[in-house]
Amino acid sequence: MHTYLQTMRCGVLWTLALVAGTVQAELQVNQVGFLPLAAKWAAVSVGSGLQTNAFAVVNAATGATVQEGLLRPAADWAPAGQRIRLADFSTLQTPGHYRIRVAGQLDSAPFEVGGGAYEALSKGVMKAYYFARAGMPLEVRYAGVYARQAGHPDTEVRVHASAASALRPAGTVIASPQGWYDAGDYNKYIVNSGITVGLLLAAYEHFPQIAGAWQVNIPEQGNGLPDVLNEVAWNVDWMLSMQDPADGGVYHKLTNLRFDGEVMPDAATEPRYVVQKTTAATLDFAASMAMASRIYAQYEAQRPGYARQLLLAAQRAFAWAGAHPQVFYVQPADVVTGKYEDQQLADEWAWAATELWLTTKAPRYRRQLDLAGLSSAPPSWQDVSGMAWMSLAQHIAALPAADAAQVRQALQSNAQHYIADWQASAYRLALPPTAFHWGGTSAVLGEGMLLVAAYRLSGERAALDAAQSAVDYVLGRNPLGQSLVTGFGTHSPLHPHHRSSRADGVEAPVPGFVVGGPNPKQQDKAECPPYPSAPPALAYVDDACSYASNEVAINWNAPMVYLLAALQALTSSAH
Ligand code: G3I
Ligand code: 9MR
Repeated sequence: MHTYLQTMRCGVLWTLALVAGTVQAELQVNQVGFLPLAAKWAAVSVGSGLQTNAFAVVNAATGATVQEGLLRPAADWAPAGQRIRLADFSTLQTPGHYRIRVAGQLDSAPFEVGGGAYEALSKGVMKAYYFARAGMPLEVRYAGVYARQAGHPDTEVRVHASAASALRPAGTVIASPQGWYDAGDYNKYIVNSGITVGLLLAAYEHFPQIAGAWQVNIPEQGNGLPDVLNEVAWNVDWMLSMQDPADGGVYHKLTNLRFDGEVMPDAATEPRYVVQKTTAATLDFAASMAMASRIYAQYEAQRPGYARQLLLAAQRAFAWAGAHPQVFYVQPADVVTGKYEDQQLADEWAWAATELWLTTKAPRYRRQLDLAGLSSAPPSWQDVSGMAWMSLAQHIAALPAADAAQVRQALQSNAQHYIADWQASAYRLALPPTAFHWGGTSAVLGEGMLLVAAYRLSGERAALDAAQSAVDYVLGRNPLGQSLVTGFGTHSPLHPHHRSSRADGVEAPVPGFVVGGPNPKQQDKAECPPYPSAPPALAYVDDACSYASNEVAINWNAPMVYLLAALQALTSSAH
């Protein structure tokens, strides 16, 4: 509602700028805001008849000029086929609400500068996990207008033929309740849960003073655990039930045979199955449970025995994977839900060995950790190498000298490439090759997380500034001129591919969800009209049909949670 009203207030001018439902603003800026000491950039497209070299920062309410500056020279930005000029207003530090003004252009959307600029957003992207909870009703006092009935209790789930074992033949009924819905769909997938849990736990482990302080109004609040750990436990408890007690292997997913309709969770009553045990799921489980064990150990009094239970689960999973190193996911003929299939498991091995080593300090795990040749791509469900690098960097002081040197070298040389890209980019955006693939927002943010890891080791300011730019991109400094987080920013997604947003009867979408973002492959062609624009950075449509550009997903939110914690913890030295 908030977003909708703001859009309306901008009135006629914005209406003119609407092209088939996509806002094509000419002056783009992070529409939420900046911490006072952050780097601050806006972008203006030259193609729109720009005839001035000057820009101004104006008070958002009064229009009074508070600062003036010169636009940087024009440069080409291939992903949108545009020529861009940049405004650097990093020296603006006085708290307030502002817009960027360039003669002859629409003013930018308003944004805040202030120490609290990310407070509501941080809590919002964290609260999204509560809204994604399976198996519990969302009560009005926690969920407001997004209150809903419980759905998918998963107390009676069948073992699919692909997952049958001697003690659990096909059709055996097991209980596997709780957890988060993966995305726009109502299914639960271990591979994607593993990286998501890992990133949320990392936000807390790396920046406890920020992430540990978020109070997001969830039922467990006040029980002695930080809310972030309460929320993560909701999913971790589900994950534990996905481990076959007989052998330690972990089911790949818990899903329907086919996707639910566009209905609320309580109206979705298709039978549910656990499907096939796989090496990838079992390793992601081992990694995230080992990490959880280390972190929940600080809360032994509140969750007695939990840390030990998690560690045993992780160790049993790792042992299963050792005995079954190449069991890849094969979608059974009668199942059509998400695959999360992956045949390159070096990264999953590395992440699991890393977390087990850091948690137990047992040399046998170090011996199974092969750092040489490990990718340094942004963390994704498919490539979790970056999860290992991030955890190793966090614990660098405890590593043997040679390992510490290798971690430092990998992260810093990686960051040098990103920083060079960022400086050379007409848009001041360091974009990974996967930026405009399905879920690309999470890849951009993922690169931001690796920049943060490098910054924490080197103190090189450009690394932090480039990470800020990743957040700026998702919050509106992009050629779509829109925030890619529901409910935040003047122009944000109003029609995400998200079943409960669609079916709940509330006009505004459930807030706090990062959408997948521009994706020229348009794998949803069969269900959607062609997107309004073809260039990669513009290949997006704010339409609920668009699962390839406008779906939400737990693994896309988590890097945003992490980066917002990081920026708030780290943006303190003068620019
Ligand atoms: O692995 C190849 C890579 O080798 C190649 O270079 C690249 C070039 O396009 O493609 C890579 O594969 C992509 C793959 O994701 C890995 O990133 C596919 O093109 C792409 O179609 C695939 O998209 C995945 C999508 O499911 C379809 O499988 C998304 O990453 C993944 O986030 C998404 O996940 C879905 C779940 O299945 C169901 N629940 C919703 C969720 C979000 O949309
Ligand atoms: O809703 C589904 C989404 O979560 C997936 O990412 C996507 C691709 O697997 O599939 C969506 O479901 C669609 C299905 O694939 C085809 N029929 C329409 C469904 C969307 O309403």
